[in-house]
Amino acid sequence: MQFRTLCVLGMGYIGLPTASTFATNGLRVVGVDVNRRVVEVLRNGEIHIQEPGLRTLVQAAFGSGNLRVAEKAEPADAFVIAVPTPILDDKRADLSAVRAAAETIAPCLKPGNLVVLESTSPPRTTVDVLAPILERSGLRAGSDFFLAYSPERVLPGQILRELIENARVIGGVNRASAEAGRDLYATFAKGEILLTDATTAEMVKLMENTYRDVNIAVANEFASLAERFGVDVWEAIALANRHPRVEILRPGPGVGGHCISVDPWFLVEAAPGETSLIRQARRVNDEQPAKVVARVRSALGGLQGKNLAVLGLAYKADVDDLRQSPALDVARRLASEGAGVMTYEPNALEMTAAGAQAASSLNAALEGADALILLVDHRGLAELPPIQAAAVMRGRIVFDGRGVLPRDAWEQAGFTVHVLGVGASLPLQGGG
Ligand code: SAJ
Repeated sequence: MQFRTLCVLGMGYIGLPTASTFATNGLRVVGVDVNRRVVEVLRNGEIHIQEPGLRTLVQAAFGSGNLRVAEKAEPADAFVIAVPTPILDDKRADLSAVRAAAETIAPCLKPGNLVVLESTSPPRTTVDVLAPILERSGLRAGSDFFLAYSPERVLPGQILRELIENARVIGGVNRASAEAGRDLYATFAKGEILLTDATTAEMVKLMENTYRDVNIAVANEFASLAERFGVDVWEAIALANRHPRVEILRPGPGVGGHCISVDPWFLVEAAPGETSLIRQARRVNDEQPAKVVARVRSALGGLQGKNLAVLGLAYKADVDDLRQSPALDVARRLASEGAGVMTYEPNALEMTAAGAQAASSLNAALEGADALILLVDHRGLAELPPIQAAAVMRGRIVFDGRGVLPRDAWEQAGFTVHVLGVGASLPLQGGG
C-alpha cells in the first residue's frame, strides 16, 4: 500500500520528529497541534523543544516543501496520533487528547485511510476508545479503514537515531491494518518491523517501561540497603553486574519524565488486583526524593538557614525536560524546610522549583553555598572541577545523588563527600 499524504496530530517530542522524518522521506505531511503558540513557533522556523539534531531535521523538512503545520486535522491517506496521555492526580489515565484527536480525524476519514495511535495508552484503548469514535464517520475499522497501534520507543536525547533504527511494533485491529501500518513506517524505519494485534502492542509498550521502573526501584532499594550496611552500592552493583545474567540499573533521586513514572499506572488502573509489584515499585521510586532530602538534612545537621546549590533540575542527564522531575521535587522540599536554594539547570536556565531561585550560571549557584547537591549528571556538571567550587562556596559539603563525582578529587579539595547509596563504613565485628 502506498501513502502520499500524512496528517500527524501532536507536534511534541514524538510527533514533530516523526512528521519531519516522514516529510524528509518524501511524504507530504501536515503537522497539527491544538496549541497555537506551538504552531506559530514552528511556522517561524523555530522549535519549541530541545533534542539533539531536531532543529536541522525540522528545517530540512520545511525546506523540502513537504511539511506544513496547521491547527486542525486535514484529509490525508494516513493519520498518526502522537498526543500526550498523562495521568491525573489520582493516577488514572487522561485520554482526553486521544479522544479529541480522534474526533477531529473522524470527519476527514475516507475509505482506505490508515489511522495509527502512537501515544502510550492503557490496554484496549485502540479497540475500545479510538475505534468507536472513528467509526462515527460511518466507516468500519478494519474493513473500511485501517486502524493500528504502534508505540513510540525512542529515548529522549537519542530520538532521531532511535526513530529510524529501533525495531517497531505495529499492532493492527486486524492483519490488514497491521500490514498497512508496516507499509507506512517502512518509508523510513531501518529497524525490524514486527506485526501483532493492537492490544498486544499496547501491552508491549507498557511492559517495557514498567520493567525499567521495577528495575530502577530495586536499584534504589539496594542503595538504601547499602547505606544501612556501610556498603558502597556503586561498587557492589559493578561487581554484581559482572555476573553474566545480572544487569542492575543505577540508583538515583527518583524516576521522572513523562513515560516511566507514568506508564506503570496505566496497568495498575486497568488491573488493580494483579499489579502489587508494579504499584510497590512506583512507591519506592516516588519515595527517593524524600530520602535524598533526609540524607542532605543529616549531612548538614539541619536545613534551616543553609544555603544550597542544587545542580540539575531536568528529569535526567542532557535533556531540558522537567516533567515529573525528581530533582524538582528535591529542590522544592529543601526550600520548604527553610534552606535557601539556588538551582542551576543548564538546559533551562530560567526554570526553578517552588520556593527556590534560578541561578543564571554555575558560579552564581555556587556562590556562598554551604553545600552542593548534584541531582542530574548533565555533561559539564559531573566534570565540575572541585577547585572552581571551593573558590566560591562558603561550606565544604557535597552530596552526589547520581554517583558520578570523582570522590578523591573532591576530598583532596577539602570537601566532605556524601553519595547516595554509600553508607558510612561500619566497624568490623568480632575481629581480633
Ligand atoms: N533512571 C534511573 N536509573 C537508571 C535509569 C534511569 O534512576 O538506571 C531514571 C532517570 O534518571 C529518569 C528516569 O529514570 O528520571 C527515566 O529515564 P530513562 O532514561 O530510563 O527513560 P526515558 O523516560 O527517558 O525513556 C523511556 C525509554 N524506555 C525504556 O528504556 C524502556 C524510552 O525507550 C521510551 O521511548 C520512553 O521511556 C517513552 O517515551 O516511553
